Amino acid sequence: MSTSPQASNNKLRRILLTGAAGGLGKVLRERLRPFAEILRLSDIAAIAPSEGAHEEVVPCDLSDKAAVHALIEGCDAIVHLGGVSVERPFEEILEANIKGVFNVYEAARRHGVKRVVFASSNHVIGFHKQSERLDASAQRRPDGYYGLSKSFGEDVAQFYFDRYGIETVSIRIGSSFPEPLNRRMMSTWLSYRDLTSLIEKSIFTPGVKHTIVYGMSANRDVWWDNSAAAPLGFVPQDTSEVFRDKVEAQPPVAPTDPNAIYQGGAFTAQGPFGDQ
Ligand code: NAI
Ligand code: 15L
Repeated sequence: MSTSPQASNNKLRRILLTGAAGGLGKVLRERLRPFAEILRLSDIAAIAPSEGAHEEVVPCDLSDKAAVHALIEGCDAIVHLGGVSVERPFEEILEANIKGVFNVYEAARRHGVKRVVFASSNHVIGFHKQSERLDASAQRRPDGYYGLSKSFGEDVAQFYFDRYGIETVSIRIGSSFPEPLNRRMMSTWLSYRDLTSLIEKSIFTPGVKHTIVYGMSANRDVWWDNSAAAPLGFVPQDTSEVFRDKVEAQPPVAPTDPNAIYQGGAFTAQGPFGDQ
């Protein structure tokens, strides 16, 4: 049986990182190292081999219930990044994201894991207009099957807290890349440094119950009131402003383009993908 996260020294015995072969997984593999004696790295895709005793590589398909239960045994906290990260046909989303997140929480319950950090997404609220300012309690308006799956994940997190006391911080990540790639991302950008800080605080802050926060840096023109992140002690250090000249050198976006209208940008116009 695993124990609750311990606040002392912000270090746990074993943290599981799903999605470890992905864009953010590779970044966090390095940056979460100080926070666990052992980082268990998992993905369905190939992961670079373990670099020492501080890492374990455990391949796993998140839709495989038995494999997920074996994966989670012995972990003290889970940073759940794994799954389909873009808009795709529903069947793909169903397997990786919907069955996947359920399997993760059910295994957490079975194996006594008491803390999860869930990589949710701004696409849970993607059909809100960019002219709106939302806090974490705003009505969800998912912008596709992917956004629906993240909305489901947030509900699973709430249910597993209410029923079993498993605490989660669901981070509605905006756009976490080395730099903002377009005008929309000037509002949604989350630097890797701020992402790491938010995940650290999400693992170690006691008593989070199920908290939903936005994952964004200290950008100038934001759409989200992130006051729900204050109790975590999250204070973003970076801002998209340093990239403004570069981004604004790009051709202008037509006012009718979803990237200029909706918070979810182009995701609001992707799919359907033929017969489902
Ligand atoms: P990514 O697509 O690079 O990484 C996701 C990883 O999940 C991949 O390595 C993939 O192989 C793995 N995966 C997919 N299906 C799987 C399955 N059935 N079993 C096990 N692993 C599976 O995405 P990225 O950018 O690293 O994002 C990480 C997480 O953060 C994702 O959950 C994504 O939805 C979320 N997120 C990311 C944002 C960003 O700006 N990078 C924004 C909002 C949310
Ligand atoms: C996401 O949820 C995606 O995973 C990521 O690839 C970006 O597209 C991001 O949202 C975004 O909205 O910019």
